[in-house]
Amino acid sequence: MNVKILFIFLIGGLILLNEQIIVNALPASLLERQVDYTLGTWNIVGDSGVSGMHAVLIAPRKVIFIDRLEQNHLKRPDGLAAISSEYDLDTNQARPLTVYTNTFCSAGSFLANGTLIEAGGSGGDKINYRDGLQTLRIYDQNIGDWIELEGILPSNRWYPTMITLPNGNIMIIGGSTGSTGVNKPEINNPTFTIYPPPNGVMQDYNLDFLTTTLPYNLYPMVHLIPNYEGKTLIFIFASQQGIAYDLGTGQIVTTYPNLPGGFRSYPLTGTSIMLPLSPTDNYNPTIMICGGNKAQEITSISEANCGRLELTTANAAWEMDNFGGTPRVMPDATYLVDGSILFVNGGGSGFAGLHKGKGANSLFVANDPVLFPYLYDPFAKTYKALASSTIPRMYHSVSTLLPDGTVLIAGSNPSNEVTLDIKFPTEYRVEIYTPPYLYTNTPRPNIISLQSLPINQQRIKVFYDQTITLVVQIKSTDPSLKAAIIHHGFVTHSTNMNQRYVYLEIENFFIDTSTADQYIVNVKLPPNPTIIAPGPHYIYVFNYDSPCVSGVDVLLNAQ
Ligand SMILES: *[C@@H]1O[C@H](CO)[C@@H](O)[C@H](O)[C@H]1NC(C)=O
Ligand SMILES: [Cu+2]
Repeated sequence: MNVKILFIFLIGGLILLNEQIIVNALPASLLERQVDYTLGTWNIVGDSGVSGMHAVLIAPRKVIFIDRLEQNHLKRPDGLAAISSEYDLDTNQARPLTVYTNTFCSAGSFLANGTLIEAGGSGGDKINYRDGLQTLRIYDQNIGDWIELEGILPSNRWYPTMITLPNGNIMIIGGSTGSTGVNKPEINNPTFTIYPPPNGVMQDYNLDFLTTTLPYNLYPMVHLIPNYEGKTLIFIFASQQGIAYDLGTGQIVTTYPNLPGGFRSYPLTGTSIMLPLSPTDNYNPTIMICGGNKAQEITSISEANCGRLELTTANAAWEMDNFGGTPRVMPDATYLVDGSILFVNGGGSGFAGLHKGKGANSLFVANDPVLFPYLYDPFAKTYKALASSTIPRMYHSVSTLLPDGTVLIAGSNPSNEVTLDIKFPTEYRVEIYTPPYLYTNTPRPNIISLQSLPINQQRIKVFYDQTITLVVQIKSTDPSLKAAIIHHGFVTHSTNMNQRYVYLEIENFFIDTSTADQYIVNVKLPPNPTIIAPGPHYIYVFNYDSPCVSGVDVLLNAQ
């Protein structure tokens, strides 16, 4: 980039800063380097205290990290190493949380009342920390800490997936009964359980699909399928196979064609994402599954392909692409506010797992970190390579959208104990990736209120099929507004549980004659809980592709 263009970017940046629009002041180091803002920027902002194996947005400016039992440097008041922390996005400080059971490779999901539930894990150390395999953890928002219910799960679950059902209960699916490099029949857990239990007693139910998909079926990919019949239809995918499962009848209603290419589940880890759903085509669901590997071999090049499949179209076939042209195992897929998708993290070869041996002789089972994300446009089906990070994010990395439109990236820990002086160390650095859409000159909307309530003071209750009124400030006489509701999900191991994006119909919007640069925007919420499950979500407005200053923290529920 020549100096003149750089100058224009600087001026653009200053104008944005004047309007208090950009989230972070541009650091001097970025201004000195000739940064191409059309590719976005990376900033290392803080230390997660515990390694970011699992991450979940718990409030507009707070993320909870969950690691596993290891000697993290963040200590709790009792002097023990923390294995979970609450990260404040304003101060960039991590606060230790209290977890006494091992959360190694567990899962999470929100109840309809907005409470975060976490479950499963691995064995304790028989001294200070206890077994987490049958533990269910509740994050108590009032005390700001975890409550652990040990022995609640009827069976051991390591590497399960959790989703919130349309009725607000949580389904905990699959996993194995102990940690392993790859699943096997002796430790497979081909069942699911429901919390809170419908008949008062926690119980496991068979799911034979998790037997037929051995050995690559840990952290199964699970997504709700929208429908208008009030059915609880669930897309479940593992290895190369996918089904639609009717939870009401316990029957498989559709067996989809196998996804061409390699395997997609741990340790040949790929990722899955439901493409943004829209009222304009009655929420026609398309799943996209990307990356993975063909063989559990260190030298095996990762898969450079994705498949897209329309789940409710009769005889639908997988539509394949080249994943932007870059092989990637352990990718993360994260929605941006404008409905585009960021594919980030992972490696160009190998598979998920801990390294073998110690120190300089460590043999890493995944290599060739892919340092740049792709921006995927689900409509145009195009990939754009973005700016690179400097930090490899290999096994046990995470990515999550933040309400200000940026993306938090953390984790990477392919060691079985905290190890810093090694090729891929236990990583504590938290990065914020600021996508190109925050560096345009397109005016950024600022949502002031929802149903006359100021936003993000407390979670605002909204209902299915409701029309809500937003007051939006924007310095534009001709805005092109769109709206969406996003569930940011609980992310671990390239699996973002419940992540969901639904466009909202804008019924109308008009100038607020009482205040300059202000609009009244009436937005219709989705008609039923199969389209997006009840729970805590964020409502966004964007102008062209320029996201609002912050999404609105809402609790969507039945009336
Ligand atoms: C939500 O429900 C769970 C389980 O019934 C309960 O433990 C939790 O306290 C509830 N949360 C709120 C905010 O009511
Ligand atoms: Cu793991």
